[in-house]
Amino acid sequence: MERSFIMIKPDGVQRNLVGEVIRRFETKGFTLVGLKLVSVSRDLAEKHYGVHKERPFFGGLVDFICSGPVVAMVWQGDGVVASARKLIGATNPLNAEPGTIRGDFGVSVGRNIIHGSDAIETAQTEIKLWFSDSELVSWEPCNKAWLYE
Ligand code: ABT
Ligand code: MG
Repeated sequence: MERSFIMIKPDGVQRNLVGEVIRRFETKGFTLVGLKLVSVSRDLAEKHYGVHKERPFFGGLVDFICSGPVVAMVWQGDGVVASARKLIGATNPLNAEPGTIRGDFGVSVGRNIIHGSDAIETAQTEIKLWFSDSELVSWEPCNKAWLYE
């Protein structure tokens, strides 16, 4: 089944939004298959945001991701990659719709609380970057018959 890499950034952890974010993914109906608190190395942050290497905000972005613990997660479910991006909202929290995580909890693009993979292929790459196979758990939620026809 489809999986997405979701990360609560240092600002989300510091602002005590870990439970709130997890609750939104759980109640939506997605399944948690990987979870850990990580103190991110520069090397990992630079790899994760490698597509932005040439952008002016790259250095500040890497500093920010390394500035405190993050919660790295893998969530599973039909269409989870695109749906997670909708739950998360627009990159700039000021443009994010109310009801989305960024729309409800943020005001600035450099402090936008949470990351979600932007495509299925990106998700696969990011999951490999952040998790070893043994850290991911395949399990069958008991409410599956009530979430899927
Ligand atoms: P991520 O989920 O963090 O990847 O954000 P998203 O995919 O919504 O947006 P992108 B474009 O990938 O932004 C990555 C991080 O870079 C920050 N950023 C982005 C800026 O600070 N200035 C900019 O002009 C742009 C385009 C926002 C994202 N993360 N943070 N923190
Ligand atoms: Mg992105």
